[in-house]
Amino acid sequence: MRHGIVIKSTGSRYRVIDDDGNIYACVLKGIFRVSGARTTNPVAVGDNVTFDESESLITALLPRRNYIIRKASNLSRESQIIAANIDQAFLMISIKMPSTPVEFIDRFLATAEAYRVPATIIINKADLYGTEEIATALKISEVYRKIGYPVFIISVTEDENIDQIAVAMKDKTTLVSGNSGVGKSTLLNRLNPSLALRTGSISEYHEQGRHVTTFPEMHPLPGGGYVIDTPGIRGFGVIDFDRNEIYHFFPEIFRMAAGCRFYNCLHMNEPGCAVRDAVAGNAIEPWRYKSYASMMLEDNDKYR
Ligand SMILES: Nc1nc2c(ncn2[C@@H]2O[C@H](COP(=O)(O)OP(=O)(O)O)[C@@H](O)[C@H]2O)c(=O)[nH]1
Ligand SMILES: [Mg+2]
Ligand SMILES: [Zn+2]
Repeated sequence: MRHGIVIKSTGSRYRVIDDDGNIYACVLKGIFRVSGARTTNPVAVGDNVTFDESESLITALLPRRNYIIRKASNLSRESQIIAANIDQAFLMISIKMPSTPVEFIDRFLATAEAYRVPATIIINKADLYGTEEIATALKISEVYRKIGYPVFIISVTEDENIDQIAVAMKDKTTLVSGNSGVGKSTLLNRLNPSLALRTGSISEYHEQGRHVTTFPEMHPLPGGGYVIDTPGIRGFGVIDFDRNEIYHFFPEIFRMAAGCRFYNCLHMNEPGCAVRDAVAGNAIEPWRYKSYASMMLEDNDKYR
């Protein structure tokens, strides 16, 4: 029996990398299908497993540190495990071509908080920015750094600050997420040229629109560590948030909430709300509060 890490999972077929970097195609021992009835894939990318090389069988799933799931739809009982044993999540965004809405950032960060996965923001395509876009990038970077999130401003095609990303990813398992077209595949190819991932294609966009099942893939980095690419998965995970807890996942709102008059204040309409006072006084960024309020009011399905 050997130890390995699952680098690709399609629900029935798996690819496993062993401790020496050799890759094997495997299937699951029958017993898994019974025990994991509610997930489309009982074993996911990032899972530590034991496998039988001669029979191409995954024989056991080792305990997980964490995992991220998504439901196929709100009505569906089946969920897909996107990835397991993640050290950090990087959200790649752009100010133009395409521009990423801040609400998308905030929803991603709240999900990362809920999973207790440290999150980092990467603002890509800096080479395309004029004065206005640079100002926006700097503002975004200031707001999120102040809350506690690392922010990098980079250009993959101009090779600006890529070395910093490589350092931040070294020896870690990093989930890379972001809306289609921001440059995720281009970055991964730059970090590991042997990947040769397809870039600039519109197929990913169509996949998102049609909600077809796509499969995340984990790629080794030359300097140590792994990146997990999640094509076609909007945001990541998406939890059915408990409305009473959403503010726990906005760190600066949570800190301010200690000053609210009511212990169960949800910071929407309650009198004596320290959070809304802080928004009015710009101690909390108004767009962050707006994202919070919209998550309180909106249907989770929109970002699935
Ligand atoms: N100008 C510019 N274009 C970029 C940069 N990074 C990626 N692109 C381009 O953006 C397009 C989408 O990139 P891709 O990696 O496929 O995005 P993905 O959908 O996030 O994987 C491609 O045409 C890339 O060449 C960048 O830093 N600057
Ligand atoms: Mg891509
Ligand atoms: Zn309040």
